[in-house]
Amino acid sequence: MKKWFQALTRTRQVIVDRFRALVGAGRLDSRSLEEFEELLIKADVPPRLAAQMLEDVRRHGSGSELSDRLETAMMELVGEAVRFDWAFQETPRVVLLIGVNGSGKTTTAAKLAHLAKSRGRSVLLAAADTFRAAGTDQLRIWAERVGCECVSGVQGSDAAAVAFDSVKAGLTRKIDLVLVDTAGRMHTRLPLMDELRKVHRTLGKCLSGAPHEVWMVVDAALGNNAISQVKHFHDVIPLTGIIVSKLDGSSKAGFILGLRKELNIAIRFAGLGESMNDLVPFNPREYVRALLGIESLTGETESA
Ligand SMILES: Nc1nc2c(ncn2[C@@H]2O[C@H](COP(=O)(O)OP(=O)(O)OP(=O)(O)O)[C@@H](O)[C@H]2O)c(=O)[nH]1
Ligand SMILES: [Mg+2]
Repeated sequence: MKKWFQALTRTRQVIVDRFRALVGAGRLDSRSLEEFEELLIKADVPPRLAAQMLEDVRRHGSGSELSDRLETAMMELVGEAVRFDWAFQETPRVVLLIGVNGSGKTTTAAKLAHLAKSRGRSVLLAAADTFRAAGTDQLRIWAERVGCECVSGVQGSDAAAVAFDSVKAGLTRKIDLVLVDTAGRMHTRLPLMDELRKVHRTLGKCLSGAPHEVWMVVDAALGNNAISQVKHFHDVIPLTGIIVSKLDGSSKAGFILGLRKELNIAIRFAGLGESMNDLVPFNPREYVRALLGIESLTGETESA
């Protein structure tokens, strides 16, 4: 809970702390409610939900049960957690990580490798970002830190070839999990999207059923803009999950509600910081509670 609470501080400051100030000042007139609605929208809470929340406050006031009502409304949008099953039997399991530039793919690959190791699974990182030499170096350094193997190619080489080699290595070395990191790309760069298709296809040629997962890493700082990016990528390669990174730095974490409402793609993990330990399974209830700062709304103290 503590981690989620800390990570969502910036978004909570936008929504709850301002709301508390309004309530504390005894100002719950229509102007202050409008102001609250604006705050919700600023935090990228979907406008319809924001309007519904406002109506709720208007009707029932901001009594102690308000937080429960808001929590229920938000939980309905976010839905249940879809956990990744680390106890998979068939190996290697191949996960392809994709996303736009700088979204956090490489860091997330390393964090996932660390999680896998902590669950007793062997893991291999594949540096299929052959675009920049620094991309490969970054993953190699992470692999050393995590204590796992890394397969890479030279700069400018075929990303699909690296992907192929990594699965081959996974098969011969009997590795449980192969995590394929790719170069960042905008969906508008068609040749780069074709490259991604090729990487995807090649993985399947090397091992039937691979990649078993395609996870898009999205930067929470983008807020609602991330939703359209996910749609575009999903059109090119069907996603089996989303990882929301950098929740800790975002003041627009309300976008997750809209993302879940518009797209039926599970959010698997969330990045709550830069270190290896800062990737956690996405927990809808902790997210909603941290977002609302329920304790704050009801005047109770924040608990760990
Ligand atoms: N605060 C915070 N920073 C993060 C998180 N995840 C990644 N970062 C930072 O975001 C920056 C970009 O991360 P990368 O992993 O290099 O992103 P990328 O998607 O691989 O970038 P490209 O390969 O250039 O497309 C780095 O400075 C990371 O430390 C997170 O959950 N929280
Ligand atoms: Mg990268």
